[in-house]
Amino acid sequence: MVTTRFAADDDGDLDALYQDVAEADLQPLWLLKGLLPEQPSAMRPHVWRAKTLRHLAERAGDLVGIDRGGDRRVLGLAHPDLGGLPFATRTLWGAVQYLGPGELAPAHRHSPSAIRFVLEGSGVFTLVNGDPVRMEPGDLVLTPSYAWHEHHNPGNEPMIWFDGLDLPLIGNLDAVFFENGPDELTPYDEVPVSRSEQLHGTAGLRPLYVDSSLTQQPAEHRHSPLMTYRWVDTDRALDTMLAATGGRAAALRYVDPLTGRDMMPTLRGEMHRLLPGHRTPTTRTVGSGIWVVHRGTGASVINGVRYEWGAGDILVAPSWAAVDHEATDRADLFLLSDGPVIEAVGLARTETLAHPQTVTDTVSA
Ligand code: GTQ
Ligand code: FE2
Repeated sequence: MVTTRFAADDDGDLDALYQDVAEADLQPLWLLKGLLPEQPSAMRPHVWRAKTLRHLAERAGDLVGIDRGGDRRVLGLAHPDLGGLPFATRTLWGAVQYLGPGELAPAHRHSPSAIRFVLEGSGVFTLVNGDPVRMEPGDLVLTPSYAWHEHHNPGNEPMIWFDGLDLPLIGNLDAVFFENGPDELTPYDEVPVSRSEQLHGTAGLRPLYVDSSLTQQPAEHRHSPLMTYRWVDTDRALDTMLAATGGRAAALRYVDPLTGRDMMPTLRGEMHRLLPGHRTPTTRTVGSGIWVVHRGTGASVINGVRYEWGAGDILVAPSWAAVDHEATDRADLFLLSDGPVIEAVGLARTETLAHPQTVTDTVSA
């Protein structure tokens, strides 16, 4: 072992050094604790309740208009361990967005990538680069990096949906760009099926051309050409998998149908179904995730704390946290994570623990 002997500091030399170091915009590594922790993460899990989210979103709907500038009526999940930052984890923005009947959230685009997962309501259209994507509960809608997007509610009921973005990650990379669209409304047809679904919505069949135009994206494309994954399809696929195998739990990942890779380069989406009474093995994985309860009731144990949940509740699982889920009723859990980023930089690591977690605390629904 190498040791270094320091002179005793009786004359204040050391104090003066630290002061001069600070004034020179430097910091001594030997005083920095926690810079290289043994493992992730200093963050605790956290839960936001459906009732609270819906109630506050509705109140915002009554009191706050959507104007150019504000642009979106969105309540961002601010994890209490992030010092007041409006982020769910260090890489993920999570939020609920509320759009009342007849309302419009105008067009813009940005370098961060986003997904919407519909919680309640019906009949909203998100135009993705002008393509009208109809939204219903359980549907997943993508707005990839730099895609123009605007949200229209031509119907007569409000809609509330979960927004997930890679905004904290892209912000820390100092790679955020933003641009407002034109003030005029984009005309669109209220069609049930978007162009992206018409071209790319049949699994296993890759479109080659229509007349003389290639329908394929250029080889360097980085995101799925399919802008929505329908709940009817997800639901049926999970049902079929479970019925065919007699399994008690099954999950699907939303992928680019052309490549089989994650739907977007920074964001992973999955749907997990658990049959009543089933408890999953405990795993931990590098990277953070946001779990949105789509349907059912149950509980998740995260780092020994048992969080009971029901439809619309949202939980954060920090990086490397031990996680298992248990369903009371049949439960469907949507997961958004930064998995593709962790994998792209070669840091992926997942382990399954040999024993169920000991529960040290319970947070009731
Ligand atoms: O709907 O375009 O939650 O740009 C955060 C940023 C939603 C959106 C958010 C956004 C949007
Ligand atoms: Fe946006």
